[in-house]
Amino acid sequence: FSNKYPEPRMFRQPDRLKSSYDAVIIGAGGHGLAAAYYLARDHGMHNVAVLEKGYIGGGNTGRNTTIIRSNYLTPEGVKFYDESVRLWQDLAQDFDLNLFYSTRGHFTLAHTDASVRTMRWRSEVNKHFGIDSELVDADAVQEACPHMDITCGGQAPILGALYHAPGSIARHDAVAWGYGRGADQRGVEIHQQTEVLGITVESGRVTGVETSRGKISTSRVLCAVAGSTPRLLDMVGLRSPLYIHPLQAMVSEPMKAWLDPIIVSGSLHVYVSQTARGELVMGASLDPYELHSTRSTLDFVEGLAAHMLELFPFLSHVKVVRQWAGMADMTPDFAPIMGKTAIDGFYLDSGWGTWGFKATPVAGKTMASTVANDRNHELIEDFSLDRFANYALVGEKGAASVGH
Ligand code: FAD
Ligand code: PYC
Repeated sequence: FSNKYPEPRMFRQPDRLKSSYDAVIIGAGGHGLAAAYYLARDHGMHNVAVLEKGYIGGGNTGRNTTIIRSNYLTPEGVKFYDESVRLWQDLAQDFDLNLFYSTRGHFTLAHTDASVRTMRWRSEVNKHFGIDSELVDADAVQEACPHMDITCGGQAPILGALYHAPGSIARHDAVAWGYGRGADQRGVEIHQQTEVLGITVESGRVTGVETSRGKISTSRVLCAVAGSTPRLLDMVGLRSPLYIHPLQAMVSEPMKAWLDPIIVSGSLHVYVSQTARGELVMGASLDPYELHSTRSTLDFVEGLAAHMLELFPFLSHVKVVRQWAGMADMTPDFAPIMGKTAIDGFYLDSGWGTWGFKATPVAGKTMASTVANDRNHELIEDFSLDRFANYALVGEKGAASVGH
C-alpha cells in the first residue's frame, strides 16, 4: 500500500497484486465483499484478494432497488432469507456506517382470485416459520396507502395483499462500502480495475487465476459475479442453466415523503418505494429477452410510467430523472446457485437474478463458511449447482416479486 496520502475514508487501494493468496474472490459486489468480510472476521482468513474488473458496487449491487424481505414461498427460501433479515438488523452497527436501513412494511398486491390464493399460501408458509406475514383485504391496503387508487382505474381492482411488516429498504452503495471497508480493515486486499481473464484448473482443482494485471496462484476461488457468471463458468468448463436478462429501474425527482410502505404488483408489473431523499424508486418485470448488456430503454419507462399512473394517478406531472439496467442471472427455479462445485476449490455464489440484494449478508456469511471449511453451509445445501442434474429444484417463482 502506498503511504503517500492520508488513510482513505473507505478502503485502501493496494499498489500491486501479490503472487499468491489463500483465497481469491472474483467480483466486488455486495456478495463478494461480504464473503471477504466474514472470511476475515469469522474464519481468520486475511490473505484474501477481491478482484473487480470495474469498481466496487458497480454491478447489480449499485443498480438494485434495495428491497429486503423474507416472505418467500419455499421452506428453504424462507429460512435462508429470514437469517439475512436478522443479519441486516446489526449491520450498520457492525460497520459503524449509516446504511439508511428503513423498515417500511411490504405489500404484494393481489388483483385476481388466483393471486389472493398465492398470497394466502405464502402467508401460511411464512407464519409456519415464524415470519411476520399476513393476508390483508383491500381496505387495509387503502388505509396504509391512502394515495393509492385501489380500483386501478377500474382495470384491475385490488382484492387484497400479502402484508410483510419487516419489509425494508437500505442504501445499496453503503452496503458494499461497509463490507469493503470492514474487509480492508481486516487485511483483505480489494483490487479494482482488475479483470479475471482465466482460471487455471489442474487435475480437477483450482490452482490460480489469470488477471489483466498478471497471474496469481491460489487454491480457493469464489466466483461472485452475478450477470457475468456464464463467462466465468466457461473458463473452468462448467455448465449451468443460468440465463441473463436485463432488469431495469428508474427514479423520480424527489418529493415530500408521502409513501411509507413498499408496494409491489406482479400483475401490473410495477413496484415502488420512496427513499430517505424523497425519490420514488420504481421497477418492473425483466426484459423478455436474453441480453448480456446494461442498456436501458424508452419502452421500459413508458410502460412503467403508465402502470404507476394506474395506481397513483396524481403522479402524472412528476418527472423521471434517471433510468438504468442490471444483468440479472436468472435460474429456472428462481433460487440461487451456491456452494461447492465439481471442481475442487472453485465455489459459486450466483443465480441471484432479481432477488439477491436482500441476501447479501447471509450469502456472504454462508459462502465464507463454505470456502473456509470446504463444506457447504447447512443453509445453502439445497442451492447447489448439482440440483439441476438431480431434478431437485427449489420452486421459488411465486415469491420472486417482480413479474417474469
Ligand atoms: P454484483 O453486484 O453484480 O457484483 C458482481 C461484480 O463482479 C461486478 O461488480 C462485476 O463488475 C464483477 N465482475 C464480473 N466479471 C468479472 C471478472 N471477469 N473479473 C472481475 N470482476 C468481475 N435484489 C433484491 O433483493 N431486492 C431488490 O429490490 C432488487 N432489485 C433489483 C433491481 C434491479 C434493477 C436489478 C438489476 C437487480 C435487483 N436485485 C434486487 C438483484 C440484486 O441487485 C442482485 O442479485 C445482487 O446485487 C447481486 O450482487 P452480487 O454481489 O452477486 O453481484
Ligand atoms: O426481490 O423483492 C425483491 C425485488 C423487488 C424488486 C426486485 N427484486
